[in-house]
Amino acid sequence: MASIAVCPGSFDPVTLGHLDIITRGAKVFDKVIVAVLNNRNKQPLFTVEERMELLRETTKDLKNVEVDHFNGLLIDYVKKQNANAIIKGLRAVSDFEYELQMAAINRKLDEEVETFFMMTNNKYSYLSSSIVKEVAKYQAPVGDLVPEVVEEALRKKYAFS
Ligand code: COD
Repeated sequence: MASIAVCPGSFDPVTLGHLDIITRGAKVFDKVIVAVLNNRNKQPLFTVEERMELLRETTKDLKNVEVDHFNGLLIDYVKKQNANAIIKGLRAVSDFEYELQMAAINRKLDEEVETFFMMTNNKYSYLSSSIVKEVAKYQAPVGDLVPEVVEEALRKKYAFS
């Protein structure tokens, strides 16, 4: 049986920290589906389509990675994709508490799906989409934090050059 993992997130926008997790995950699983949550309660900077496009562009060299989106419960999406694993990244102890709760509820909803945690690359342990947006909003450089296409997209959103 092929091992299929879903790597879920908001990816608003994708950062080098996300890409590190996706790239490492793609070496372990036969297929990785990067799934963008379409959360109508949140006010994202990028639309779901924009976030997916940036993910597609930045993962195009990873042949076993697909990009998709989902609504509702993650576990329902995982089952629909016939996936057997969820990949999550951990940066700090603060991530751990929340992720432990998520893994527990997902296991309760479906015991067959396993959650795999990957430790952040030290280089990116401080990195999040929120930090990137905060820095970009004030027009400071984000070239070390995100891929070039994302930097360009942020520049357009915040209208600076
Ligand atoms: N290094 C390593 N990992 C990182 C880094 C970094 N620098 N930055 C982010 N990550 C990891 C995160 O830990 C996460 O695993 C993933 O990358 C995505 O991060 P974000 O911030 O884009 O996405 P989140 O955390 O907002 O995504 C949350 C989910 C969409 C996964 C979650 O809300 C969800 O599953 N929602 C669906 C509803 C559901 O099923 N809820 C659970 C049952 S109630």
